[in-house]
Amino acid sequence: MKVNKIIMVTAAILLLLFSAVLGITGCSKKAVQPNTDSTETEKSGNNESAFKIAVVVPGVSAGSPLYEQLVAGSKRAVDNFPNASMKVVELGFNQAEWAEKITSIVASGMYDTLITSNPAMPFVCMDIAEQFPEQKFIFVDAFIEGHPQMASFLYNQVEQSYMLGYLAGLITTSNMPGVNADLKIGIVVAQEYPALNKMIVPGFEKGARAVNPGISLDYRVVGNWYDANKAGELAKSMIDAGVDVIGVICGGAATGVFEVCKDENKYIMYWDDNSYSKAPGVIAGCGALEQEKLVYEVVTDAVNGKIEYGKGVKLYSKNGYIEFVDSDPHYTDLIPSDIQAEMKRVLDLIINGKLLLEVPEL
Ligand code: RBF
Repeated sequence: MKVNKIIMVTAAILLLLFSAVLGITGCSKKAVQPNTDSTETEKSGNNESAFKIAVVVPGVSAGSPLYEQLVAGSKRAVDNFPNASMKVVELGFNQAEWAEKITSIVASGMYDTLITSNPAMPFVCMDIAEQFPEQKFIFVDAFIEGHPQMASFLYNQVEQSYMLGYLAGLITTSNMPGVNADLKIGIVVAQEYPALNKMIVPGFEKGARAVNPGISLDYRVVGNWYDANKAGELAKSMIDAGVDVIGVICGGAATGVFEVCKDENKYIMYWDDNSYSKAPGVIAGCGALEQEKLVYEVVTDAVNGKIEYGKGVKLYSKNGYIEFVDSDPHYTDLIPSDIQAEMKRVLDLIINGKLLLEVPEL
């Protein structure tokens, strides 16, 4: 009897221990629960079992909408999970230091995945991935396919750029205030890279020339993403040469172009988000990429273990990730209604796939 009792008590203790262990493994590393009350959540940043993501900004966030959205989308996603946390690292403008800075983030071994944004980043991370074969990387606004540690999401920048080029063409051929008869548009870029040379500039030019094949493009390079004075000087010299609409792909340096175009009564085409209010009456057209939404979805998938590494995804306007912002009063008040109607006609053609703008090999 006594022996039986001892056996029963031992069995009960073992059962309790076993269910305790099951309980612990039930919330181990990847079993992350969505948080329904994100503002009140105590983040488990120091908890060994948490899902951790490094949000790497290749530059600085301020003044670069895609980077601001990268951080905002990641935060909104991570806030939904009580045992997920993120760390934002800004790499700064010295690109020669980027690989070293990313290496030290990865070498810490702390992050389940790293997310970053721009078309150069898969290549900046290639050697680092080889050195750390356990590390996973997610790239948005970039394309890489077939690498088992990497997932990527590329916007069709030909579509966004064609939309802005088409409006630039309609403006430079119009009689809007400040517009001359020269049929010249321009673009101020920070630096050259394949997505710029193969999608953005050709798309912009193609859009403008669809309005009038006689339109020419004045192309200038700042040399970095922050020098607003230099960007302003380039804009001034373009305007002196007859340009009346300028596209800006130069991050924070674009503010220099805003000032000059305001003084000279010229117009700006802006990529990436609704930025009309940054220079009302001067920024005449904004493209928009739904980067905040994309990053929110992708980081949510990463926490849930649903990212398909090795895959490269291409996003088109028909998927809802690329738009032209034509509902903002800054646009509808500034642009004559016949130009708005013509823009709408072409936007519909692109979104409905009747005007095909393919993504080239990068
Ligand atoms: N875009 C920005 O707005 N700010 C930046 O600091 C910035 N840095 C970039 C650095 C590199 C190496 C590359 C390839 C692109 C960079 N971009 C930056 C451009 C961005 O990824 C995108 O191409 C444009 O904003 C057009 O959507």
